[in-house]
Amino acid sequence: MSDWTEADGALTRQFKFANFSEAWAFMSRVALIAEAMDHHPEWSNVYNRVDIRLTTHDAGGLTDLDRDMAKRIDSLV
Ligand code: H2B
Repeated sequence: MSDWTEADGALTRQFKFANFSEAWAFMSRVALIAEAMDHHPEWSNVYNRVDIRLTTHDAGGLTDLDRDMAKRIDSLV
């Protein structure tokens, strides 16, 4: 989990890609994971950068769902 920063009840990580197309492809794959898990990231995208914040809204903070999702996202890159 070292590539993620834990603060304020959330995990955050910034991803950088070669271009927008690569970033979007990554986001598409994360979206499939999110739907499969019924757990969804807070995120933003600017060109080749994707900022992700993981927290469990239903619990009001960080849970194992977020840690699991972080691992699955890491496996994509
Ligand atoms: N995603 C995240 N990050 N936190 C949640 O609490 C959450 C979610 N709840 N995705 C899910 C959807 C819930 O709203 C649905 C009804 O299962």
